[in-house]
Amino acid sequence: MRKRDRTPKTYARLTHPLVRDSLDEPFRQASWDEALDRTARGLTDARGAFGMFSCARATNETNYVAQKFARVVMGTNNVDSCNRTCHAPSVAGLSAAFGSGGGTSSYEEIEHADVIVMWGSNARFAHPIFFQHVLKGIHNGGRLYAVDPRRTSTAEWAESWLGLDVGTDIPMAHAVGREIIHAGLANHTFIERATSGFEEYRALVEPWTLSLTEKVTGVPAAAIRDLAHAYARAERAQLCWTLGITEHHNGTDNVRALINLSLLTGHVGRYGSGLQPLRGQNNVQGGGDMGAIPNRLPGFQDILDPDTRLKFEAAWDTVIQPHYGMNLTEMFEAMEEGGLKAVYCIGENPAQSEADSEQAVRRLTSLDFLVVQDIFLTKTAELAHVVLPATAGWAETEGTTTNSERRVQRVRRAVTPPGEAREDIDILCDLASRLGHDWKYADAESVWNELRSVSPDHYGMTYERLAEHQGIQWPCPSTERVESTYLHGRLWEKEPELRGPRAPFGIVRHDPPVDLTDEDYPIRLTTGRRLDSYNTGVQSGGYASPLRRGEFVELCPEDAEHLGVVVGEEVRVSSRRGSVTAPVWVDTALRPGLAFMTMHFPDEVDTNQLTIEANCPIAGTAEFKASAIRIEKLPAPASVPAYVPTHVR
Ligand SMILES: Nc1nc2c(c(=O)[nH]1)N[C@H]1C(S)=C(S)[C@@H](COP(=O)(O)OP(=O)(O)OC[C@H]3O[C@@H](n4cnc5c(=O)[nH]c(N)nc54)[C@H](O)[C@@H]3O)O[C@H]1N2
Ligand SMILES: Nc1nc2c(c(=O)[nH]1)N[C@H]1C(S)=C(S)[C@@H](COP(=O)(O)OP(=O)(O)OC[C@H]3O[C@@H](n4cnc5c(=O)[nH]c(N)nc54)[C@H](O)[C@@H]3O)O[C@H]1N2
Ligand SMILES: [Mo]
Repeated sequence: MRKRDRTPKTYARLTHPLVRDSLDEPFRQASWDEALDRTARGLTDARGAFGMFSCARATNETNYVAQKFARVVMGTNNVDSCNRTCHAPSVAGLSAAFGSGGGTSSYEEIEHADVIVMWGSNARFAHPIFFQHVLKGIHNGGRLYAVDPRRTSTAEWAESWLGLDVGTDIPMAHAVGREIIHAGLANHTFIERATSGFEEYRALVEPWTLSLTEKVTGVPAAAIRDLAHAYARAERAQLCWTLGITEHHNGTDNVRALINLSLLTGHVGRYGSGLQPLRGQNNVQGGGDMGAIPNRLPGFQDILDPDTRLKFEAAWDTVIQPHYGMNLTEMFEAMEEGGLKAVYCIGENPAQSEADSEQAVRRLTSLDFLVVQDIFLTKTAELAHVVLPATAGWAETEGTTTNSERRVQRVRRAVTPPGEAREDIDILCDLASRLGHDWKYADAESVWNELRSVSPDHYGMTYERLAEHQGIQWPCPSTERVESTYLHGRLWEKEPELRGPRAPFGIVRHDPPVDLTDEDYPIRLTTGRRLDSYNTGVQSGGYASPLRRGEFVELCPEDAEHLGVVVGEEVRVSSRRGSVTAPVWVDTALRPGLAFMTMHFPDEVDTNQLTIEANCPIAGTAEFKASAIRIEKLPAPASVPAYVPTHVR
């Protein structure tokens, strides 16, 4: 049997700036002055064709300064982050329904819910802290439902697992909605008072009978019916989702289909009932709130609104472009077409995290100038002209971050940064001053106070109060009070003027994955996470431990038998975009025709060579969750014992 080199790749912590004149040359260590001068020149040359990738792990203060750098110094709204590969459809879907993109509930509420639905979310692995609240909820009598093609660790805790086929969430949601309507369980008082478009929705879901949906999703009709009745009858119900819903070419439609269920039953805007898109990176919620997205200014304020622009123009003494910038996906496309010539990449590793990574690398290397500011020498940094060593947002920096229940919390410097590493904000301000903008921030708190002065939702959160309350959730417009823990209570007001705009049902239709399975590519590959590793592995990949499994292509026992492969055997995995080799893992969590791989070990197995860049037209998120693949046995092995890893699913 073939063996693979399993020496874990260790990323070097960056301690000094690195520069080079062209990509053919090796890096050389440089002084901060030289590196920043070189960066300032590179950015000046690319004015008008510049993009900023901002870091969803760094603090709010860093993200605020990064987007201000893009807008004020470079005069563009081209600023975005990994939210685009992740939860952008949740933000788009929630904004369309309720006018703001945040999750509606607090973690605590999950402990008091009668029904908890985890839809396309493996929180046991990916949100272990949140999952503690789920476990308390179960302990308190809450019933957990898991809707996931794999029988995940999360599903193992559930009363019912609905193992649907990848990409059939809209039929499933519509069937649940139809069943609720037919069983007379819809909340018509709420529907009439707070929503719009119900009749159209009723007609939309009518064809999705339980028996048709069983055929399309593979889930027994009785299980769908049970979920519908439990959700609608619950006094308090939480609907949680993550990437199983969003990372599809129609991710925003998927999100709308789930939101519809809350509108149908009134499970939103009340204590204990709500919608929770559990965000990915520790500060991806905050990055967006700080304006590090192409369509919003800090405080989630719309760039297209003239009064908002005027306010920021006065505060920043600048002119804000009156249109949306390019999102991450559009920036990558623009690299190819020459519309983007320089990128300032802060704490993102797109060379390995973008779908169809070969294409992503080709695009990044076509830039005139790439500067990467990170804490490690990543694969993306290896493609840069200048690399700037930053401090880690969570342990070496003062500031704040915002979690998925919209709670802003303080982070503090506990560790001295290595070598000449500098804080992200310092680096940005030093560069801004080289480009003619003198921002005098004494410290992170002065950045925060500037943000407070322009964002009403954050105004009431002084550093002092954040410490006093152990974090505060937005909206927090007053320094006197802390607001309700959940959003959209207005929808329940009796007076129309207090109730505000109605929440529209989303009229969305089933649209199967773009990458179709056929004779040549008969297996559906979905990709995701494991408990023991983090994203592209930069921050978690380098450890050598018996627990470290490395990459596998996971199959169900029937498929492994059919292919004649055993655990540990190296096989070729090919999609219409690329081909990799990986060892096999056999797992009963999978179903026939479904394979699973992670994104955690791209230096061993570059899973994203297989994935497809089929993007949601509304949110720009790629269909990481659905590729078509073929698995081939490699030529007969010499007799080497199979590598049998510790089993951690
Ligand atoms: N340990 C660990 N924790 C992490 C991370 C990490 O890398 N490691 N990353 C963080 C980040 S950035 C994020 S965004 C979150 C992501 O957190 P999750 O979204 O929970 O993680 P994933 O494993 O990517 O995907 C979730 C589930 O979607 C299912 N799925 C696939 N296709 C479909 C489908 O068509 N329909 C449905 N209903 N489900 C489907 C998969 O089987 C998988 O179990 O995790 C965060 N937390
Ligand atoms: N196949 C597949 N691909 C996927 C996904 C999937 O489910 N399947 N999921 C997608 C998702 S949800 C996401 S979020 C992306 C993640 O994609 P990325 O964000 O590109 O990947 P990470 O590995 O999280 O990279 C984070 C980088 O930030 C650096 N960093 C950490 N803290 C700081 C700091 O304070 N300052 C600075 N300057 N740098 C810092 C780290 O060293 C690391 O290099 O991947 C996407 N790609
Ligand atoms: Mo993410």
